[in-house]
Amino acid sequence: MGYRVVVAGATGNVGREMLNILAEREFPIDEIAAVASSRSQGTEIEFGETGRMIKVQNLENFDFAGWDIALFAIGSTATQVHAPRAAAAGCVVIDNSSLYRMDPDVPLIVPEVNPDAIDGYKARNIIANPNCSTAQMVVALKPLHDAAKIKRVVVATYQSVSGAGKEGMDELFEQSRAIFVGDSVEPRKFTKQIAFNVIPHIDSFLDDGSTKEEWKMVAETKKILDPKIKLTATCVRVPVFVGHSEAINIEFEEEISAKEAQDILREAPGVMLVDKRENGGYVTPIECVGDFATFVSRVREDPTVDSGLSLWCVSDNLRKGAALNAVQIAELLGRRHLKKG
Ligand code: 2RA
Repeated sequence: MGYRVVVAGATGNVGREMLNILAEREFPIDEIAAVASSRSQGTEIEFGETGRMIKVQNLENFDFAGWDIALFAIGSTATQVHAPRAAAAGCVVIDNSSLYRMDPDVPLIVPEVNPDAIDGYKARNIIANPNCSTAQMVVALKPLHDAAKIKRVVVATYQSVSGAGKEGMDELFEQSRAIFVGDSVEPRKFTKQIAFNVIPHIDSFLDDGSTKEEWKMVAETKKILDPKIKLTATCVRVPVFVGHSEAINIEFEEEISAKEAQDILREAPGVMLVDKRENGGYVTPIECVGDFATFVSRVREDPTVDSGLSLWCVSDNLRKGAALNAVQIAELLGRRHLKKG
């Protein structure tokens, strides 16, 4: 016996990956519904690579009663309307938007990091999925925090255009083509040319000069991992289609060597250590596409502090940063609270 599962936003970048990953991981499903805005109603979408086609239904009038789990990958505005409606109908919402992440009554879950926090989901019948750049980082930080207690993190991100949706991917493709054929380049989704460039700005600016993307990394890390960790981030958009990279510098309370960290990371859940200290002995974003792991490379000691490490962390932002983490939450929910069969 399996679950009745809804994917809301099924035609977007993340929604499609949710369908792919549910199929790839053979999530026990009795019935699957793909829902999206009225524009997509009636179109057909494949359930992973199963060959099974699902007709897209209209989210506006979709009845969530009788459905067990809904994976939401729609913007915050639509989530605000439909998540409470689904939750009130008895369907547990796993939400990828930022709307509920900091709500004290909504658990914010990365299953490798804070699985026990899921038990709080009953307060609202909603579970939040973190921002992509936070998810992969905390998977790498958690085992190191357990070993030597993290005091402070300084992170710079190199975030792919797929984090800005299909429009972001189209813009990188079109600008690259335009530059090759000598056409003019007009930024639309991004604030400046993204092809052959980098942009130190993701999401809106805050009063202190940081951006909301940077604030999310600070606030979400505290909620998921440890409120005592100090963190400062610079989030940058780079001309990569899929795969977010992060250069992370960590200061610890206790001693930890690079060798000890490598040994810990090699065994850590969700982490794949690729750290050969030779040409090409590290992972780049293009190599992580379609993978489940958070890759860690370039682990080395930082001699400027008493106990510090620097490392490189790469993951598929549409997977661990969004759809995979949501499906892992659904698996955890199934194991702990919604047992079937
Ligand atoms: C981005 N963090 O990369 C966003 C996606 N969730 O823009």
